[in-house]
Amino acid sequence: MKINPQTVRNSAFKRDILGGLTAFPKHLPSKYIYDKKGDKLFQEIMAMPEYYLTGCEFSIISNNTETIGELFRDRENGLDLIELGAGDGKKTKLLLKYMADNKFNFVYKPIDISENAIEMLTENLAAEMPTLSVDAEVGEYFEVLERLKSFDKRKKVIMVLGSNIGNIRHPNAIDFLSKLKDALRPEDLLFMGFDQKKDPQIVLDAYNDKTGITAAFNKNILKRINRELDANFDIDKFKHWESYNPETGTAKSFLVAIEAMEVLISGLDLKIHFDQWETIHVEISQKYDDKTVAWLAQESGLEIITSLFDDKEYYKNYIFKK
Ligand code: AVJ
Repeated sequence: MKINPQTVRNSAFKRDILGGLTAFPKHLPSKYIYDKKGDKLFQEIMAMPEYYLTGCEFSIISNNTETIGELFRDRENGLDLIELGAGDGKKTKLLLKYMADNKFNFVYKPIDISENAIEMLTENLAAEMPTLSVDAEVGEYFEVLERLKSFDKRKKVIMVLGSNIGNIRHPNAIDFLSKLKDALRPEDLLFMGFDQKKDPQIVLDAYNDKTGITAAFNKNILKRINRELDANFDIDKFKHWESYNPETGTAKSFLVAIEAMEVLISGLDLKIHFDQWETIHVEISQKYDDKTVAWLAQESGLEIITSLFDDKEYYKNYIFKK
C-alpha cells in the first residue's frame, strides 16, 4: 500500500494538536504556524525594525562571504549544500552567488517544512540564478536527517540559519545536533546561526512588536486549526503574551484566554474548556552565549571551527565539524 505523505502529515497535525490542547498546561508546536498566511506573516516579521535577527545574520554573511565560501569549497569533487529551514533564501543567496561566480561545483538542496516556501524559493532561484543546480524538498528536520546520509558521495555542508535551533529546548537541540553529527563525515561542515543573549528589552521587543505582527503570527495557529480541523476558536478572545528570562535566555510566547470559554474542534471530535487567563504555550526562541554553544557542541560530539558575528554581537554564526 502506498502512503500519501500529505495524509501522514495530517495525522501528525491532528495528533499534535490533540495532545497539546488536552495537556496541562496547554501547548501547541510552533511549526504549525507556517501555512501560507503564517509564511507571509513571518516575512513581515523579518522586515520589522524590532526583529534584528535577520539583519544581523545578513550582515554577517555579506561581510564574510569569501571566508565562508572558501571554507565550504572543495576543489576536487565539489559539494552538496544542504539547507534546513531554507525559507526565502535571502541570506543564502549571498553565498550561492559567491559560489556560482567563483565556479564552485555544487548542488543547492533547500529543505523546508513549508511547501509554499519551497515553491516560492525554487521559482525565485530559477528566475534569478537559472544556471544553479537546485534540488528542493519539503520535509521536517528530523525526517530529512536520515536521508542526509545518502548525500555521501562528496563533501557536504549543512546550513541551519535564522536561529531556527532556538525553537527547541537544549535536550532536543543536543539530540538534533548529535543526529547532524552522525550524518557528517570528517570533511563535512555544519554552519549554524545562534541568536545571542543581549539587553532583555531588545529581545522582548523583537517578539512583541507594537504593530501586532507577531501577535497575528502566533494566533495564526488557531486560525489554521479552525480551518483544517473545523474548529471555532474566537481569535479575539486570545491575547499574545511574550516573556523573556535573561538567566536561561529563553523567550516564550503564549496565547492567553481573556475569558472562560468552550472551543469545539469538530475534526477531532473534541470540546476544550479554557478558564479565564488560561494559557497556550506556542513557541520558545532560545538565546545563547559562547559557553552554551560550546556545551551543546561538546554534548553532541561536534567541534567549533570558528564563529562570525555582527558589530554588536547580537547574533553569531558558528562553523562546526565532526
Ligand atoms: C524562525 C523560529 C527563528 O523564534 O525567532 C519570529 C520565529 N517567532 N517571531 C524565532 C519567530 C516570532 C523565529 N524562528
